Amino acid sequence: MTSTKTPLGLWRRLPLWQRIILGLTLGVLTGALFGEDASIFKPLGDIFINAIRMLIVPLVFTTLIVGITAMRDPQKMGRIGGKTILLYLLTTAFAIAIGLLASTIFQPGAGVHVDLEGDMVSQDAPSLVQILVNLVPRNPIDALANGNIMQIIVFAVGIGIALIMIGEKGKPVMALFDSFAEVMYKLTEFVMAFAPFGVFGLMAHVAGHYGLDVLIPLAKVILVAYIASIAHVLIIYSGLLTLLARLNPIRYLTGIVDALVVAFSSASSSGTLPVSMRCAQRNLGVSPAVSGFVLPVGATINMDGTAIYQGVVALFIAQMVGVDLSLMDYGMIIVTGTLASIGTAGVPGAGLIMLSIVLSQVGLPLEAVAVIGGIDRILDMARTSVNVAGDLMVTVLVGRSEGELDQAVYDEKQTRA
Ligand code: DAS
Repeated sequence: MTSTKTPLGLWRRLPLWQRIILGLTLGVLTGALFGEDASIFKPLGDIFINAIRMLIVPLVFTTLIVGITAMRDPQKMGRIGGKTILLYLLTTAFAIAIGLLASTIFQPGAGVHVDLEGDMVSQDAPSLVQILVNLVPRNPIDALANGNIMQIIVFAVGIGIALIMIGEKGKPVMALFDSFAEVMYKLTEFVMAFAPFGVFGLMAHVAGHYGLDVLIPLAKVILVAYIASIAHVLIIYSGLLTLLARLNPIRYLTGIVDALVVAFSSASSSGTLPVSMRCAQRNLGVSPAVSGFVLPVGATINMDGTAIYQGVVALFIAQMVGVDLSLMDYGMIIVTGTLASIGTAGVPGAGLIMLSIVLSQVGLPLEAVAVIGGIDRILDMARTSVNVAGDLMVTVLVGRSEGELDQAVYDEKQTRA
């Protein structure tokens, strides 16, 4: 038994979320002290990102099938799907409004003069029909091999419902997926033990790469984006949990710390998915059935942080180039920003690519995207954290409304190692 007096003993006694926060803090300090040299630790972060991405497909696929067959009621699945989509759209609309409001109040672009050069090509917004058609996998093995999460969800939901319908004959397959899901939970635990070191490596590289000389000229837009993001989580998410479900928001916030730190350091909400699922089930008490469906859908289409970012940055650019936006322009930003956030992939930098949709819709120069590009990783860390926090908040609300939330687990203080 390791004595608690030794560093290893002390380390082992720390709850995982405290070890991860320690890794993040030491990473930032190392980057600030050693600058670009701190990138020597980046491989630790790359290994960690690869390891959590390795988990995504088998974890989502098995958890979803097990979850649906455990529910035994296809109608309930339909209800959960409807509530999930509705809540995701509602929170995204709030998010972009908060982004616009923050930039209107704080005027981050006023007085900023940057010469725009280069020619940016606008992205095309994915049409709703295109999104729906692409949901059905032509080749499910291809969807699994390429990690096409929405197609994997459709395939897994189909298998789950078919297994319920065939009854006795489906039992061997259900048993196989049951034990496979347990294997994936244990594998997630192994990978999470490495999280503090992976987060350290990621943050040492980011803190070392983004020196103050890069950040100061655009410090105001960074500040506004972070203020809007924090406000969205503390006001909208905490408010919805309190008003709609009478749940203590503090338990939600402390229960999602692991996922928030991994999202912040990796800037990838799909990469954070295994951690989000572990937080939802172990810390917040949401059943695998609900978390196994709501989280993968959220990691794909629910990007509240990205919606906030589109609102903040679009106004920042309008102020920077001296363009007065009309009420119609604000409306266009809300619509295209919501669509752009739904179409944003859960990988680093995806939101910057989708920003060109919003800018082109209101006639702002696409070259301005290059101005933001230099600090985008700093903005991406915040927006990805909000994306993940939003997915987890809706998972708790849907779980609670369907009687799939274990209140005792939700109310328990986070002390697990
Ligand atoms: N980094 C993306 C994510 O993982 C968000 C974005 O780029 O807007 O959610």
